[in-house]
Amino acid sequence: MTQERKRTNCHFCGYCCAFVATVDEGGRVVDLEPDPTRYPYDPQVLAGCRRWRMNLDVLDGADRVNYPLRRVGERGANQWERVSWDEAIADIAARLRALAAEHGPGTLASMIGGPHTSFWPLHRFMTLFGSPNNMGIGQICWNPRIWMDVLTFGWTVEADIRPETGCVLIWGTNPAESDNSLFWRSLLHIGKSEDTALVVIDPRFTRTARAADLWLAPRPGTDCVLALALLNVIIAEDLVDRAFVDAWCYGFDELAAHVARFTPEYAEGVCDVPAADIARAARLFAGPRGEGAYPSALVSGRGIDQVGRSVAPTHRAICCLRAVTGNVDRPGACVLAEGSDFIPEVDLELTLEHAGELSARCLNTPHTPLQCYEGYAHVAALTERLGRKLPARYLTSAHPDLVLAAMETGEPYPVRALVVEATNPLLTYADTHRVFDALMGLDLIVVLDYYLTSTASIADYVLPAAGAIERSLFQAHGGVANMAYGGPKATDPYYERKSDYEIFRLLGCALGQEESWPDETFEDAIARTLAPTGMDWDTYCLLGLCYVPPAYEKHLIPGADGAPQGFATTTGKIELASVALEELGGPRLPEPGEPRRLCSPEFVAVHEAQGWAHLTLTTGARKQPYNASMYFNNRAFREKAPYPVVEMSEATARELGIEKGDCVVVATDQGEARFMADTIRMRDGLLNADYGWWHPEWTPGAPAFGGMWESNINCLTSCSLDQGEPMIGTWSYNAIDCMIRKDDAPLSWQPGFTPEDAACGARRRED
Ligand SMILES: Nc1nc2c(c(=O)[nH]1)N[C@H]1C(S)=C(S)[C@@H](COP(=O)(O)OP(=O)(O)OC[C@H]3O[C@@H](n4cnc5c(=O)[nH]c(N)nc54)[C@H](O)[C@@H]3O)O[C@H]1N2
Ligand SMILES: Nc1nc2c(c(=O)[nH]1)N[C@H]1C(S)=C(S)[C@@H](COP(=O)(O)OP(=O)(O)OC[C@H]3O[C@@H](n4cnc5c(=O)[nH]c(N)nc54)[C@H](O)[C@@H]3O)O[C@H]1N2
Ligand code: SF4
Ligand SMILES: [Mo]
Repeated sequence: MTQERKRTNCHFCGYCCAFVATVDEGGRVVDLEPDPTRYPYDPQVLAGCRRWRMNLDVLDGADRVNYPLRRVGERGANQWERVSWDEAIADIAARLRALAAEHGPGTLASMIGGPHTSFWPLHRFMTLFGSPNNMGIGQICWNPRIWMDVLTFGWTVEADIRPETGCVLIWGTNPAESDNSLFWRSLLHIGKSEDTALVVIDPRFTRTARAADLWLAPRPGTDCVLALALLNVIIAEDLVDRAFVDAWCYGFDELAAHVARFTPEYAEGVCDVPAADIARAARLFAGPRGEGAYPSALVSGRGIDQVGRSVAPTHRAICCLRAVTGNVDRPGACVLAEGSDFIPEVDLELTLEHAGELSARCLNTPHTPLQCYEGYAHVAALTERLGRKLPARYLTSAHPDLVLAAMETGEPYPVRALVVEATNPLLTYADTHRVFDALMGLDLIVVLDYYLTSTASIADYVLPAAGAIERSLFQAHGGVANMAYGGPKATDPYYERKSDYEIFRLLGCALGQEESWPDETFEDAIARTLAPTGMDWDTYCLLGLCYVPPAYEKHLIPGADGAPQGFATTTGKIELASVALEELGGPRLPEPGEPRRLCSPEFVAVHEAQGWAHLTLTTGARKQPYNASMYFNNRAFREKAPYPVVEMSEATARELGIEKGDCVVVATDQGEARFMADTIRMRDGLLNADYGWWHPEWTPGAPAFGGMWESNINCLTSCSLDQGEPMIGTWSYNAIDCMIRKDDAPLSWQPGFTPEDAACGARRRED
């Protein structure tokens, strides 16, 4: 039998490692091995990766959805009929057309999740349909940093860790669990090196913290004060890069006056970090001036992206920290990325052509003046001065509080239909009870996924998405850098699955969008995207990479008038005081906000009287081998990590009368969830709960919906705008509060579970 060897990529995480697949005559993939000839390939990454070997099992897994399914029973009853693609697309299109005729095109909303697939086809479809109501992770993952970088520097910056880097500051990220990459390995190396100081800021003593020279464990949500205190020390001790600040920073005196009150002693009171440690971190990051001076790099993550009101000012303060120490667009510090030579996503999505219409229906206006079409246009006009096009999708994404309200109340107009692509919002969006009620009341839900997830189980249509190996990949990270990587599919989709691109093209064409979908296949669309770079599809497949590394110190490049082009901000300088933010109604300088409270005083009082304790909570700290709500269907993984865990320090456990292995209930006004207690080294008085926990082996539909009510931390969270960040609308998954008590009943899949405890599997909320 003849077999072919085909290039392809894994996509079980953002790395998209290069592989070679052996494909038999029938198009079945029979073997898969790493491809050392192509980007991205690294033997160490592969050696540390537990996931890639499951590719073949996933490709033909018994639990995959292989045909379009249409609901036949009550919503959520898990009764389906198999229908043809033609029938599914025609019916969905007809129902969408009718809903739009009745309520206007904004009646269709969408939800996406992490970067699991190319989302621009969904956005092109939504744009042409006329709806701006795209929910996603725009407010809580990565994008708050993108916004603040762009406002301060005119574009985004990436850490540039090199041998000359004197200090690496890791802030609210734990690549040991979230990344498993070369980056994590390089941090381990730096931790051991005498020449580079590693500082980690995290309330938990993570594996990353273990490698550090200095570990600061602030109260969650107080990082803005901490950053302002670092600035205070650097300015007070004159560790500022004067020449750089004088030439290239706007608003230094204002910033200096602003941070004067944030002394290390003041910050110690707020953050509960010793003042001496704050001063030491500041000195390490700034380094000496003159002889012995070195560049410093900084990497931040989810720990400070998901803290509600404080998120924008924290990132702004961090931008200022880089700037006053001269660590901007310099080797060993950070580098400003470039816009892409390939077609940027905003153009693929056709957003700008339709911005007026989308803006008029945008629910975010005026609630979040930055995160909306006007805010986007204001800032994009600045970046375009230096030819860089901001991605629009994440930076305009609709606030779930507002879209859910439009579903619930019909105001300002009824949202009655929803497309869910590559996300499992009943597990990963805030306030599961609210999301569930809102979705159950809709007229039409279409889910594109591999599996009958909890969310898919309440859909009208489940459309079978093709995964890695059976669809091509073009990973462009939102288009904020001149870099894309990936490669071809090794085989056509199994069964009747289709790529996300093809599904949106079919739907678009059924709704009169033919002219805007000239490329029949995703491969053609990628080739068109690459065309401006001069790279063709075959070369892309051969190399796996389309990349132009950015130069340093681009602000010095002469502009049209011969003078240095500067930064793409209102003043042409790095804005320590932000003019653009002020023009949009925001604060010029970073002003910390209060952490979010999810337990009302009444709720706390009633529960305390019943023996519950009131503590601070962070959620979702990344752990291998799971990813959000994914991979819980892998038996080997489940055996290795069988329980949803809530972590606390030993002292806190003692105080609560809880032992490692005990079952506990945690609750807020929104709802409750059950976990197994574990003790680790971390701040006292703090809990950290896993997220994403469900039971794919349970029945997907009612009443347990795949076991999603039992240990789902998002039953406790909330996206309500009132305590969100005012310019972007960021809500909180970290630095929140909850009530906790020990629970004598076992978790529902533990020995000793009895049918009387069956309430575990059903919905539980105190109304
Ligand atoms: N409490 C709490 N909530 C959080 C977080 C937290 O830390 N705490 N983190 C937040 C963050 S940062 C993120 S990014 C989100 C992540 O949230 P999600 O992205 O919703 O999380 P996943 O569980 O990974 O869901 C991905 C779904 O997409 C499907 N899928 C995978 N690949 C494809 C594909 O190519 N096509 C299609 N159609 N489907 C595919 C998978 O089967 C799975 O069901 O969660 C957020 N929610
Ligand atoms: N295994 C695995 N890997 C993943 C994912 C996954 O679900 N599983 N998800 C992917 C996604 S979508 C994302 S966005 C990335 C996220 O990747 P990271 O940004 O590295 O996220 P975490 O690993 O959760 O690390 C965040 C750290 O912040 C700390 N933290 C919590 N609250 C605060 C706070 O208030 N201040 C400070 N300073 N720290 C705080 C937590 O203790 C935690 O150690 O990971 C990606 N990789
Ligand atoms: S899971 Fe990630 S690191 Fe592992 S092989 Fe796949 S893409 Fe590479
Ligand atoms: Mo994320």
